[in-house]
Amino acid sequence: MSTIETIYNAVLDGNAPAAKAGVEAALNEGLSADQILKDGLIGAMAEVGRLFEENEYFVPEMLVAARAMQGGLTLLKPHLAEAGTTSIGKVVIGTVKGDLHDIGKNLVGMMLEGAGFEIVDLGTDVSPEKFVKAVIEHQPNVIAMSALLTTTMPSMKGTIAALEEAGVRDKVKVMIGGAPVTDSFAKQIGADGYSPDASSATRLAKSLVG
Ligand code: B1M
Repeated sequence: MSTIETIYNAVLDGNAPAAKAGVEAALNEGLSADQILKDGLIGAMAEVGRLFEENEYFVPEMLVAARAMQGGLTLLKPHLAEAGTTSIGKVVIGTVKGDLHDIGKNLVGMMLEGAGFEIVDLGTDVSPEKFVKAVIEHQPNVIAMSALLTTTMPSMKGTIAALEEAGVRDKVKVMIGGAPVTDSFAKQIGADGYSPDASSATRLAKSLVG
């Protein structure tokens, strides 16, 4: 079995120590962080989602798989992007209200940090009011919202409306992403940009700060 398969199976089994050991072994073998991430960790989570849809996995299995993935991701963090020396902008990031999925959001945050952005991570289940408060307090260049549920996507629109109501919409760029989010949804709700994955999120954030 290849090291990538070991990582993939460890995430599927929700075995965090094995996932971490697999990532360590893969890095020692000289495999790229990108390959470990895409083929090992993200590949396994896509399969977890499929098994959930097929009623073969349930929430507890998704949860332990997520923990195993997070464990592996932490070890990959320093390898995902070269750390910038000076801040190129500040990003307030969070998963929107009602949504507890944070792996994609964490990955986007790590890549942005690696690209030189200062990150203020508000966590998950972030209400529009909390985003507005953070914009006033931290004065970021960008707010980055993540949603993994079709039912929580409307909160992105709610946050933009709350920014307008507080009179700070023109002070900050808004970017959005997450599996059910699309470019046309971004346009529809008046966001400044959408990106489908963590590496394009970095490019988008850079273009938004000019
Ligand atoms: Co949930 N879950 N989940 N889940 N879960 C999904 C999302 C689902 C698609 C599974 C399925 O049915 N196939 C489904 C959503 C259906 C829908 O709405 N269309 C679902 C469901 C239904 C639920 C519950 C409702 C289940 C229940 O309770 N009955 C529940 C909701 C809880 C809540 O949030 N209120 C729930 C709970 C959970 C767990 C807590 C158990 C766990 C999350 C743990 C955690 O995050 N700490 C979990 C997991 C793990 C998943 C799956 C299996 C994996 C998600 C993941 O981490 N992927 C997921 C199935 C799937 O996605 N195939 C599923 C890996 C991650 C790297 O990818 O997050 O897509 P992703 O991020 C990508 C891009 O989307 C993008 O970049 C990332 C890297 O490339 N991206 C951005 C993300 N945010 C971005 C922001 C940006 C730019 C790009 O700019 C700001």
